[in-house]
Amino acid sequence: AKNLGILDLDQIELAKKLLHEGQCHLFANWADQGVDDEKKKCFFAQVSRLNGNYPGGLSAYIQNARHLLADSKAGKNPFEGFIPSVPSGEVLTFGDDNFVMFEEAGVKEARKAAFVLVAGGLGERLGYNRIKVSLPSETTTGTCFLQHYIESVLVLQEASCKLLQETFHVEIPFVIMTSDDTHIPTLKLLESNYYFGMKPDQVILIKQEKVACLDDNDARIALDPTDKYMIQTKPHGHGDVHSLLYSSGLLNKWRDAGLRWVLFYQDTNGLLFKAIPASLGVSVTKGYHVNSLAVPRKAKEAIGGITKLTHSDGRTMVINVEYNQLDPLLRATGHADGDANGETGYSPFPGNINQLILELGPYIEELTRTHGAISEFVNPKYKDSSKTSFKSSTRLECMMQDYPKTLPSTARVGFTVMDTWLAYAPVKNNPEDAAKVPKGNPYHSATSGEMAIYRANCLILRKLYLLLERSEIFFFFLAGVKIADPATVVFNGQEVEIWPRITWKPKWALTFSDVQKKVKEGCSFSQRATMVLNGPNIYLQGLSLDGTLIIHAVNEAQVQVSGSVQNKGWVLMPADYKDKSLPEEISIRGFVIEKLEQLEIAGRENSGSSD
Ligand code: UGB
Repeated sequence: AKNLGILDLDQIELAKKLLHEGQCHLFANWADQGVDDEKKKCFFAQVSRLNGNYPGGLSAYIQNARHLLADSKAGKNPFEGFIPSVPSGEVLTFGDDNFVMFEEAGVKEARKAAFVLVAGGLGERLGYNRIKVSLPSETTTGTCFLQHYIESVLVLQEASCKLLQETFHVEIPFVIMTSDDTHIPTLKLLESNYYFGMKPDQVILIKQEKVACLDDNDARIALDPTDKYMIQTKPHGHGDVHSLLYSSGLLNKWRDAGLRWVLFYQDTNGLLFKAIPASLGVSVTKGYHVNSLAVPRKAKEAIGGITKLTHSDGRTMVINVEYNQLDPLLRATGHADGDANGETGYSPFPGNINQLILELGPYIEELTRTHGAISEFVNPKYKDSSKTSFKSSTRLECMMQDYPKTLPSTARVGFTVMDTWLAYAPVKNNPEDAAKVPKGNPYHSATSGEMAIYRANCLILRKLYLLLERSEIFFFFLAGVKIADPATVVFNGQEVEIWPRITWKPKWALTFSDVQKKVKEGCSFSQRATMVLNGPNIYLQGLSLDGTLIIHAVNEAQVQVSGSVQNKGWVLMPADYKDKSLPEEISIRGFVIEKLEQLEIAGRENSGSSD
């Protein structure tokens, strides 16, 4: 009370609320009036922010926390009364007629979409010191994740208008959710790279705030151990994206501008855009309000499982069950083996890759009802089985994929399963942890993320080969593309396949049809091949590559490539992640590309073709 003189009326009200909610300890060690007054003002400024950023304010946060902590202590099953089963969804096979049809439908519809990247996570598991979106997705071109995402959206934007022969210009909104940990570096990365070719006002940054940490089961707010005038805070999770979009007013603006879809995705999946056109096509064709992208999942893999939950009272929902909850849920409902692989070698529950496509109209309706609040959870690390004290402070969290939990059962919630090689290769784990991943499960490291891009591109080209082989059986030896088999190598303790390092910019190809139009028969790539395709009008026919070939064909320049190219090429030399002399983005993948020799072709506009 003796400190009240330094507070304004709102702050006095807030102080009273905190005291009412059993938070007296926050003030227990405060200095006398007149001492540390500036620090005390800062404390209340922080309290005001925490109060304003949570639907219902700090009182609601503390009360919700008490309920969830009590449930956690009692070991209450969050799925009480629900029986899990394997849902049915759309399963796509890359390259078949159905896939191509969905891709075309998706590209057409892309001009009515907004893209939302959640990039507020620090990536503690990855242990990379910079923001994750600044990490190269592959080191052949050094393109970072953010650049790849932006370039892909720009190409979709152009392709969508072209396909509909519309001449007006559309700008697909590109939103990035940042946090205090990532906001400034994300902005700097954009600014120092001229927004990677996107108009600056097309990129919208929304920043999530952290929430207060809690010291015990009574939800007593934790103070920073080094500063008694500061509350300890931690991220609330990617679920914040819904309330932020709602409060930003963006959703209504998009609806008024005629948009129909919002696509959400994560920060480090270099394959993502290979799956987006077809999955958007599924949303359009099937009329899904919610479409989650999924891949076959290995049991115990650290990705959630898409599950149908049926309650004894008749309620049903198709929802992601997080990886740490799936096993106990299955065991509690009569599946003695819990989260186990089936006969196919995979879990019967498709793996959630946290890429969601929501239809804007129903999304706005739902958020108007909930104000974007997403069901929360708490995950305290208890000191012992009495569950009375924590090893370290905890906080409430929420996940963006829990959005369907509050939807009525009439909502059309579906999912689309694609091959992992095509759709999912995130970079989440540091080399040490990746090396400990059980054999057969994915590493999800910088090493595996890069190798997955080469593999996907090679498998896409091989698919051309298979198609031609089938349809032009008499030209078997001339047809399609021959890609050498991969070599198996160990980098940073992880056994990976190295395929020929074939990369292309989104403007060369985003869909399978794009690739089909630009690669003709008779091409072959040796295991030592590296190829970079940078430009929309590069055509390959009868190319035989054993070495490195870099082709730039900017704007309208056309390049036709054929014949044999052989040189010393670029070689992958092993590197150790503990080697501090190497840049971190290199050492975490366990190899350096040594550029010995290459052929570079730079096409000029109106220069015709070059062989
Ligand atoms: N993120 C934020 O923007 N804000 C936050 O507060 C936290 C994260 P993680 P996670 O695909 O493998 C998810 O940490 O949460 C961003 C799914 O829940 O990489 O452990 C962050 O920047 C899980 O079901 O993943 O697990 C990143 O872009 C499964 O799909 C994204 O949120 C798993 O991802 C994900 O954060 C997976």
